[in-house]
Amino acid sequence: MAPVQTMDAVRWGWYLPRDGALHGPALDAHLMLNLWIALGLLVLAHIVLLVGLMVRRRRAQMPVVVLECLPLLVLTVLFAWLAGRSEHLWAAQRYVGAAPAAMQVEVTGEQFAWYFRYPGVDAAFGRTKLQLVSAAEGNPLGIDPGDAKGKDDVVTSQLVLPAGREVDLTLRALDVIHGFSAPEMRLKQNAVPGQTSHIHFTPTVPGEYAILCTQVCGMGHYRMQATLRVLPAAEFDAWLKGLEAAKLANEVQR
Ligand SMILES: [Cu+2]
Repeated sequence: MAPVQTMDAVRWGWYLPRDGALHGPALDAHLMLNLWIALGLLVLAHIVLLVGLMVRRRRAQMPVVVLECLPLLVLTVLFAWLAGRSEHLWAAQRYVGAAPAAMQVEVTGEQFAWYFRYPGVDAAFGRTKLQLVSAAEGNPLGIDPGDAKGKDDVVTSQLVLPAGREVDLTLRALDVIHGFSAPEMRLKQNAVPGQTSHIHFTPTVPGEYAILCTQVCGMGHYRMQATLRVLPAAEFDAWLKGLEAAKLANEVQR
């Protein structure tokens, strides 16, 4: 379990949204490193220009390797190192799999809403069928009633997660490409029709955060938003158990 923080303990600057995920500080530090290097290069370029203007008469006598090859080599190595570092941070949420104990949640984008599915007490998602998709009939994801694994699946319009526990999100889309984005969790990943994508993270700070769509997915794109609620573990357990019990009671009545 990752340490749970309070909002008061979280520091954030004016330039970035507050940071509520375990991997966030490393990404923010990398961003700041990029900005400081860019600032350093800007200052250096001006110094080189100024010195070049002042000693321009002697410049032609300087070896080409000093004037052009050396800066090019230094910049190539620097940018390759930065690219490798950022790729490593990016892949940590995607290509490196989540821990086996991570909580599974499925996120589905549809014009113009997000749906979140929890696998229920059996910890397994039920089968879905596209022809069964019907938000009007209370089955926006097309969960197949013939699959026992889907009986206890819970679908919500709000993503609720426990603080301090790793979460593995499976992203799907029903129609067009949507962009799942939770800025305070430093998450952004496309949801693509016909594909499943994974992204995992650990929310650490209880609170309410925005979920946005970052792909222009149609006329209603601007209102494709949802809320992420991060709760202390005990509160989350009570919330999920309440939903699962209601779902199972509903199934028994049918
Ligand atoms: Cu969208």
